[in-house]
Amino acid sequence: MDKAKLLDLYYQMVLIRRLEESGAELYQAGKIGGFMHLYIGQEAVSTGLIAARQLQDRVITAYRDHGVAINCGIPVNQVMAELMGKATGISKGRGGSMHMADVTRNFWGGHAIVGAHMPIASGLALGDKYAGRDGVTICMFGEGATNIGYFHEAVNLSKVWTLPILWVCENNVYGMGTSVERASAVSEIQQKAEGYGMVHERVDGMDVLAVYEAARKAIETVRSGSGPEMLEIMTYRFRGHSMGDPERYRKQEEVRKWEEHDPIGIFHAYLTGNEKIAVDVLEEIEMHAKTDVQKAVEFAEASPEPDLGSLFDNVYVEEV
Ligand SMILES: Cc1ncc(C[n+]2csc(CCOP(=O)(O)OP(=O)(O)O)c2C)c(N)n1
Ligand SMILES: [Mg+2]
Repeated sequence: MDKAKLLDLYYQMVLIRRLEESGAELYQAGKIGGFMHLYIGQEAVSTGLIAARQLQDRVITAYRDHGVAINCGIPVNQVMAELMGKATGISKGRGGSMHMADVTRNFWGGHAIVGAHMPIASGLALGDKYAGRDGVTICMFGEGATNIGYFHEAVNLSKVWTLPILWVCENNVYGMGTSVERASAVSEIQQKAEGYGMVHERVDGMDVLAVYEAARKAIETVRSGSGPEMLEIMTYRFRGHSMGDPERYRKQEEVRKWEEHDPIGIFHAYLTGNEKIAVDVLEEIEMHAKTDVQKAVEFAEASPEPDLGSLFDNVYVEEV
């Protein structure tokens, strides 16, 4: 990977972090409503993964989707405006935090119901295969979602039909308040891929380049037509499940321990050590991200609410 690309990945990770810190403040101030799930701690996962896709590759995820939206190239202004429910948001203020989507960038959302997007992923991949296109569908989901019927049905069919899908489990150790050990018969989620005869790999999700490498290889194998594969990416969410989580299910010492492996800190150390990039260069990128988020807040605050007359727009797709 050349230096410009490495620095762009660093920018994306810092941008997601600043965006979400700012989002948390705006939520406390009552400027963002509904449910909001932060990606803080997990930035290396979608950043590494999506850096490895080509533009014909579709991305679909659950409700922890702000970072994924940024990595798919949605401008931070439109992400922030969507969080605030403004007409200039990427989903025109209709979707909010959990339902960002932009089909023009091959980002298929943002889905609130646990596991429900997984059969949609199988359908997207079936469409590509049927039409003879060479896109790979990248479907991200939490470890909690693997205990849901949708997971098993969608994963099974993808293998039966040799669909071009990369299944990506983000194992962040917890569901809403239940640890993986308490909710899943096997806590090593990649073992579930065995039951469907699928190639699988466990990856360090705090290392953006490890995620990138694993994803690059897996995407290319899936593209070659050999059928679906699964990655289990080991990560951790530093904040509560959603806003206002009292976090009674884990100890703060555990959170502090994981925070010592902050994916941004790890990448910073790699860039300054292995790549000999000056700290000043990274500081400049950090300032840039901070300013971009400040401008996004101004943009979103100044944007109008959706017009009441447009309430029924974009509900159905016009037949073409
Ligand atoms: C079908 C369904 N059941 C329950 C919920 C409530 N719920 C929202 S998130 C969540 C936990 C999911 O955990 P995981 O898949 O590990 O994703 P994470 O939040 O860790 O990213 C639950 C139970 C839901 N949204 N949909
Ligand atoms: Mg989880």
